Amino acid sequence: MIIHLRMKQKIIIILFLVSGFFNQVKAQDSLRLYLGQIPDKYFGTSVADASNEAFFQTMYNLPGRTYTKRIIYNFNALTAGNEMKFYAIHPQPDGFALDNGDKLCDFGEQHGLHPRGHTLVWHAQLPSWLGAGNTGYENNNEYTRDSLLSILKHHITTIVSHYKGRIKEWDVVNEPFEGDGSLRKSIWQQVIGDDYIDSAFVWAHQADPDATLVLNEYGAEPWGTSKSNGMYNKIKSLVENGIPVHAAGFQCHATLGQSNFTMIKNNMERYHEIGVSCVITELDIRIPANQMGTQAAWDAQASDYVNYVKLMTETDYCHGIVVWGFTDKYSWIPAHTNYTAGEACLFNDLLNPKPAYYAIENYLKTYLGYDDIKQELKHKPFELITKYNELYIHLLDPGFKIKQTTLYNVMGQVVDAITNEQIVETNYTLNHLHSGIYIAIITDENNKNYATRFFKQ
Ligand code: 9MR
Repeated sequence: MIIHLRMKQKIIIILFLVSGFFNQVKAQDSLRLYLGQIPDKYFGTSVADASNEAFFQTMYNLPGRTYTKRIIYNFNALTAGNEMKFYAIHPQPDGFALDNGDKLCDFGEQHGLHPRGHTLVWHAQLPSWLGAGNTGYENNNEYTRDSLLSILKHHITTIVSHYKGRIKEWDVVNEPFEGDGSLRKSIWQQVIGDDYIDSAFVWAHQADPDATLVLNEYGAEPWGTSKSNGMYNKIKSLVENGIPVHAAGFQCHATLGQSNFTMIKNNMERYHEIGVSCVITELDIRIPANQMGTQAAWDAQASDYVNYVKLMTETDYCHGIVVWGFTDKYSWIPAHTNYTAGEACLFNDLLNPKPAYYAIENYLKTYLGYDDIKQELKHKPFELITKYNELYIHLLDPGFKIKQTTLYNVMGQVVDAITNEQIVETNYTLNHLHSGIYIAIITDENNKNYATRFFKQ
């Protein structure tokens, strides 16, 4: 009797484990799997504030946590929500707090995510010692142009040098424009003058000549508005004066259905013409409260998200996208809008993917030709056979010529490149790979790619 009970328990446990295993496999949707195959473009997320658990889950690298897993499986770039801003990273005149930024880099390096630096010069979130007041406009310490320039130089040089080679892209100046396109009257602009921007870029470049330097702004995304013209004209004049500004950052804090993608693309195009790249730095798409919780709103949001991704994948103008938080759970939008809007992210507040997530995934599959691949496989020029620990290709069409087989992990990273002789009708051992899901991309003699997924036990 006791033995039977134990056996029953065992069976239940085994069933539980097996179902858990399948659930896990199903749950391993991964945008990174697809995005990792688009060269020189990144798809990132900001991680939530130091004041809440999420940032620490990431920084203390708890990969078992859902929050951390979502990051690792879906993104390949990372921005700190607040931790590298002036007040956080330079809390005393001579005191820097670089620990959180270091942790961001460690986490990124361990999981193959590229950390972005946000942000060196801004009118907001300044430390109280600077004396810029609550607005960031005041000069309570009566700085002169020279004394404030020297503070700014010390700030930029210390931080960019510290992260040299680890942080490859910086939002050097953040939100320097007013709505009418003139320069915002921050402490920097008022005390130093308009050329604080020039100096900031020059010092950042001197500290790390290989870093990509971004001028970042919100509400200046579509071509032709006063603000977008002001930003474009400023960047153009910086470029003409030899100032090292490499990209225009479009924050893209959008409202459902309000993005004019043609005009955003036109704006990106004019930057491209002057040799400046664009990057979407803080994407989220808020849903007005009266439409929240409806399928229609989620579907419309999905279509907006895909259109933003297309600005990156289908042009040469845009080299990356960062979403401003990936889960509604920690999004800044509800509090910021006094709860008149929300649900702005790709995952809901239970950290589950929303229609926008699946829409991006499906779009990327089509974009990368996965649909064609399915079609191709109907013709079956080959079969990829996986055994317990081995892989081989059996040719169904003997005339089919394979040039190379490349194995990717779910993060889209290449884990192996195999020659024809090693795998066609020859068992190729997979001992060197961890257990998990992989994609084999088989390239034929005409450089056509065929993808197939397999599981290594
Ligand atoms: O996400 C940040 C939020 O936690 C802060 O309270 C807020 C303070 O201004 O800054 C948020 O991030 C901003 C970013 O640094 C610059 N662009 C606008 C973002 C949303 O406010």
